[in-house]
Amino acid sequence: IPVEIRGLRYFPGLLDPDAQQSLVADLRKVVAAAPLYAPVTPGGRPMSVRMTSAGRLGWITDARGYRYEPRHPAGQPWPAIPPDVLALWHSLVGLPREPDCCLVNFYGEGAKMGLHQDRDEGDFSFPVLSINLGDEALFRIGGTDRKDPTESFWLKSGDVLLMGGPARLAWHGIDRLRFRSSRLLPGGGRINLTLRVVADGS
Ligand code: MD3
Ligand code: FE
Repeated sequence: IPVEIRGLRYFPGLLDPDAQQSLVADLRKVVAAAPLYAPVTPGGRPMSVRMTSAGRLGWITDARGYRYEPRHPAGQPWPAIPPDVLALWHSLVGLPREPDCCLVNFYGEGAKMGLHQDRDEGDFSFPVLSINLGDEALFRIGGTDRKDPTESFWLKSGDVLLMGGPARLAWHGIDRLRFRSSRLLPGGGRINLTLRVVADGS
């Protein structure tokens, strides 16, 4: 039963602890094939989040800009999106289209993500699906204009968000983590998966 917040659909506690553990097991395999790396913004600032991707395309940032690429920075193609993750996409999105990218963000102690829009995709008609695992994080969402007022809430392990329609281009970010608030990941931290359609045929 989703809660509607600023046009996004919020499914608190959608994934039970067993489902969360099995996603973590899937992600260990993804990270073994495509290691988490420390991205740098086009302006040369290191991001506090570590990243990798699964799927046909992965999201990359480096000195050359933000973009989607078919290969990990080390050169290998991205691993496949785990079947359980695709099943969740299909059950919530209900459109005959697979996501091109599953971006994996890992937040260690002190990591955050500044307010931004997701607009590197060529097609905004499909929603973005976000899956939250591990430590609680303070999520902030505004409107489609940077100066629109924002509201914040804590995302917990097992929560899922679906951003479609006007919410697809909403400004959003992660202000902070409650490090070690969850026992899902042995060393603490938070994993966020975002599933996106990048563009038809691109
Ligand atoms: C609202 N990730 O990877 S997930 C990102 O928790 C990103 O790692 C955050 O923002 C994280 O781009 C937030 C929730 C989220 C993801 C995509 C959205 C909210 C969104 C796209 C449009 C609007
Ligand atoms: Fe984003």
